[in-house]
Amino acid sequence: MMRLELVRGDITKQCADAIVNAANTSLLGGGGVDGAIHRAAGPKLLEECQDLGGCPTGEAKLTRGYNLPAKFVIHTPGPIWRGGASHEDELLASCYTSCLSLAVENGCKTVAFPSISTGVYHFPLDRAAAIAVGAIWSFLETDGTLERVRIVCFDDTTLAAYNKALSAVGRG
Ligand code: AR6
Repeated sequence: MMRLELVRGDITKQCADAIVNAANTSLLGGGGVDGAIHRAAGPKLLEECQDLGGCPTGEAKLTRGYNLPAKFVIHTPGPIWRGGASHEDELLASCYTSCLSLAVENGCKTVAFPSISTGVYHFPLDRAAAIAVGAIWSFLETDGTLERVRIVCFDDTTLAAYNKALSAVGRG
């Protein structure tokens, strides 16, 4: 059975042990999916984030989910696209791997990701989708505990890019 699935939807509505937030290094909120997660979780999420001291790009930190259906939020700042020669690819892969490691450490069986860095951070969509799918796929090959990893695409263009990336990796 395929443990990686793609859906079109809103990540704040996902029933999963953890949802991932495409944050910034301050972890103090923002627009896009970050703003939506903070609105849906309620103000206690920001209070917990204020005690975390930020997070470096490519790493991840975990909080509770408060009013969200998800038990945890895993916050990861993706790389800002600067043309591709500033370790953007490695940093983006590291976001996915760091989040999955933290999820496993915290006993999660199901994790939902947004498309990290492809909004205001302007990472090229097809390239980001290939990196995301590749990093998750590699992680799942070595992990036996995660039951389901879902990538939640907010629009059809994003879903199409991830579908293409998934069929490429699925073909090997
Ligand atoms: N559910 C799922 N995906 C969403 C949702 C949602 N509710 N809302 C937006 N998206 P972005 P980034 C998609 O800009 O590029 C914030 O201000 C969106 O369509 O949210 O990593 C942070 O604080 C896009 O496909 O994140 C940072 O400063 C994807 O989520 C900065 O933006 C990511 O877009 C991070 O930028």
